[in-house]
Amino acid sequence: MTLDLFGEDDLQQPARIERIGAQAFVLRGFALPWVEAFLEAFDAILLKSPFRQMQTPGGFTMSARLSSCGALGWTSDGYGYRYSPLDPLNATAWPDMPAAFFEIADAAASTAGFAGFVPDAGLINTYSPGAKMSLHQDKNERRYESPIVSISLGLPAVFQFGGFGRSDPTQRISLFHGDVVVWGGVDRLRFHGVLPIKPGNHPILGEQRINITLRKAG
Ligand code: MD3
Ligand code: FE
Repeated sequence: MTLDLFGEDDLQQPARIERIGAQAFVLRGFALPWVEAFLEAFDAILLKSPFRQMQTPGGFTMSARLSSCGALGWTSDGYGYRYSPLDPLNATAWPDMPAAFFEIADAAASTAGFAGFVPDAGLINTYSPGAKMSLHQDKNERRYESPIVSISLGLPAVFQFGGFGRSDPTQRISLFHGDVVVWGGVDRLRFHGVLPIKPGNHPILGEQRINITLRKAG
């Protein structure tokens, strides 16, 4: 017999789906087919709405830098956290949500059991080595029915997945380039955060981690 080393089946990786909660999943490598499309989309988005550091209502500066696309973008200042239809840097609409974001949102949400997810807010965070995100809940969205889809690119991160109270125990989960996390339903309001990013140089993204979160905020 001859071994068909490069037959189509041999090019496929098995799906690597990890369940981290009743309705929360890590889809390992799920975003890899979209990475080139994302990089092109970032160029257009960041030209109109560049990364910026947000001030918290408590007077702190967030270490990750943020931009947004879609009908609503997330902003923060001395008055509070909110979604806004306008970018406060230029008082115009946020850049359009790229087609690749809608595609992966639908594909990843369906895989995790949430059919028909159409996001209206795409948040893009960039973390330099040392940057982190403290434990928090995502609760500025109008309703909590829709899931959130999160895409990790570039340097790895240790993600903290907690409970429903700030001091509940947390699981630590490493997230790598191309991983997608989807969470909704009973897990929608879990506390979560990102530990300080370790120094490193990713072959495509360089000295940074980028996280895209796709949400239905309005
Ligand atoms: C929440 N970003 O932008 S997303 C944020 O990786 C944010 O940059 C983080 O938190 C980041 O608001 C984390 C990944 C994530 C994964 C699972 C969760 C968030 C979750 C489960 C429950 C709640
Ligand atoms: Fe969050």
